[in-house]
Amino acid sequence: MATANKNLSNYDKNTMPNASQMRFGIVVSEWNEEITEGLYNGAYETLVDLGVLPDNIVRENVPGSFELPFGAKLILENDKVDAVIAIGVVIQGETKHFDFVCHGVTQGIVELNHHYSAPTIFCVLTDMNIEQSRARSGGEHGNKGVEAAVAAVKMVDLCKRKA
Ligand code: DLZ
Repeated sequence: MATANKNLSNYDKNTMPNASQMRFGIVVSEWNEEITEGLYNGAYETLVDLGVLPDNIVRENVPGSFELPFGAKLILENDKVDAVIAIGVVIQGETKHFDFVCHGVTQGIVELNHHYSAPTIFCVLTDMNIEQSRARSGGEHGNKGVEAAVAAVKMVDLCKRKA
């Protein structure tokens, strides 16, 4: 069980792969920092809870979600990680910016996953308002950062079993 929001984002630690030899990158968007820091804390604490050494977690910030794929690419190419978690939040505004940023980050992460043998995990909230984002970054709907960390460990385990 994660130390962050443990009552809401459930995973069965006993059925999880041993992550003590795994190495992760986390790329964090600075846009809507209140939300992305909550997601980061959930992801980081979950990785550590699953046995990842703090020294084996590399964090880099990027200005906004649109830059997440490029930030992830830099980590994949320079930091010898087994997976990257991309953390951001895009909140619906009055213009079409929301659609373009959502499309750009989603398609960018799809392309990374086609190109690199280490997976990039999608931890980008796409919400109508800040309340929905708060609810999913440590609030009443749990913490999607926890879920992203669980997905990352499972995907690295799959990669290692198929290597
Ligand atoms: C410009 C912009 C807007 C309007 N909204 C968001 C958002 O809700 N979430 C987010 O992560 N980033 C937003 N950005 C910034 C873009 O992601 C990007 O950083 C800039 O367009 C510069 O490329």
